[in-house]
Amino acid sequence: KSKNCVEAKPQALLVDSPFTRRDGDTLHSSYTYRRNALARDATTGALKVTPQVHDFRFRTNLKPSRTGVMLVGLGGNNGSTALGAIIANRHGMSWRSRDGTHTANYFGSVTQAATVHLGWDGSEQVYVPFNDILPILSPSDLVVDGWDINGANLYEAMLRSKVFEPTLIDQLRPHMEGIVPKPSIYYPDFIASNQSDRANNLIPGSSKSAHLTRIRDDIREFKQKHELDTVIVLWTANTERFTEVRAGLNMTADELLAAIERNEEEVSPSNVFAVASILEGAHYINGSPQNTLVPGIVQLAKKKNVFVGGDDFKSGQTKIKSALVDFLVSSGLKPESIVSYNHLGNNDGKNLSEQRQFRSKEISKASVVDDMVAANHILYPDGKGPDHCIVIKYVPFVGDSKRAMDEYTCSIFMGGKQTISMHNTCEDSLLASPLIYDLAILTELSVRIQYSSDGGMTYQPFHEVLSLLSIFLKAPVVPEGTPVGNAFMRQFSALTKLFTAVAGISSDSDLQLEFFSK
Ligand code: NAI
Ligand code: DG6
Repeated sequence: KSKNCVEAKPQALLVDSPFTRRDGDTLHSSYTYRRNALARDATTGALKVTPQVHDFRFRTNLKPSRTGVMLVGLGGNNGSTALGAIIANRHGMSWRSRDGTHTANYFGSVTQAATVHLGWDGSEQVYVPFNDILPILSPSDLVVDGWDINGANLYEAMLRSKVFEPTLIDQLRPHMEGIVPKPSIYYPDFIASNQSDRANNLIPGSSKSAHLTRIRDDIREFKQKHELDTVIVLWTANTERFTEVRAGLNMTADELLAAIERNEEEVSPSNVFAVASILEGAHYINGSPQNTLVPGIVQLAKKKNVFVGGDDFKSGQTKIKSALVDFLVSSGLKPESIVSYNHLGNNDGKNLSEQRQFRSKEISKASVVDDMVAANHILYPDGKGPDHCIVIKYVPFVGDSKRAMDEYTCSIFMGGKQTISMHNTCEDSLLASPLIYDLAILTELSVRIQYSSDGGMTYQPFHEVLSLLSIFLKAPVVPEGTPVGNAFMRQFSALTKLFTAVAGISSDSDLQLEFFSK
């Protein structure tokens, strides 16, 4: 076994198909993609639907690569929780709380804990674990490191975050105490002023190009030290305010590189991290709402053939919204107002208590129903969606245990109204950390897949803007001109259909035609 390959688990699915061929570590599959070509008749307005068939081929390296994840914000609640849970899982830790004994798991991770329906075997419905479809990494395989503007070690960070039970923290202590985040960059204008007392672990100097060099060195050293094939840099640091997007600053890769060189004020820390990452061939994912992925960064990613993904983990209130509104609209009910209030007491809540950082979050949370409104012109004939109000309050006492209260009011049959109220309490970081793993694991898988739309003559990787990550993100960044999808189950279906197609397995159409004659 090459030392840069992760030990693959025994193959769980044996695909017996004329559409797949295995050649060493490479799986070749072909897929018939059926879609409708659509056009409106200019005079009558009638919709002309022409079903079409396209031949796609996939070529997949079946050996997961040795992969490292560098978290920007490692010492935060998400960072310390994500790493602590990996260590707890690797060691099979169990711990007691007043509710009983708990064992480490990866619940909340689609790649580790979701199943995919493959069909009916004659006596029962068959669901297989998502991670049986194609060989993928486990979070436990990921090598994790990162940066933080605060120099607390990871044991202190876990204590500060108040996410894990003390009985688990005690077990993790020897594994976490020796880990100190790498010094980072702090430009006070981008995160809330109330964060200034955290900034005690900084790369010296104020030159943005020197910062870029240092972050690049960190990524290179990390890659070499751990003999990694794939590195993913993921922003889980504080929410920044939006940066300006304008010609001369960041519309092209060259503009952005020049702006860093001349120490332009408007270049944010997350811009510097994204550029450093891309220049080092590391994929970059934005787990926060700010507009890091400006056109210049996307262009740079294109030039360097690395993936970028974002924005903002879709972990709780917004995730439910992206399932519930789809359900309501698909039922023919018309959401007229959505009021989403939440309060939380962690450092994220503190940072969001300032207006410009709140605004970044408000924008990403607000966009999540757009595709569902656009999907139904019977309910929304003029395209105007429901009143949508988002409130976030900082209440230190509740810590990471976020409380989200939502009220959905719909117009229903014959002038009636239906009001649904919801109260959701959960540790925010326990919802977000599994998404960090999934984002990294599916980015790594995407590195190993190429597709052909010309019958196998030429193959290419997925687009640099990795839109298949959308299910994990509140405001998915997609390639220019591509529709954005937010509805949760459609996103799940898109993801699982893609990977079953790559594996050479027929996608579940949910038709169940085989039962028609019974
Ligand atoms: P946190 O405030 O506990 O952690 C952020 C960490 O980033 C802090 O330790 C801070 O010192 C560090 N930091 C700030 N600027 C930095 C920089 N320039 N370089 C390196 N480190 C820096 O926040 P938490 O709860 O971990 O959330 C992290 C981010 O994820 C926030 O932006 C939040 O909005 C976003 N997010 C969180 C979700 C959740 O469910 N927990 C869901 C969606 C997004
Ligand atoms: C307050 O809403 C804090 C935020 O960082 C959220 O906790 C986070 O964005 C998760 O959002 P949601 O809407 O998916 O629960």
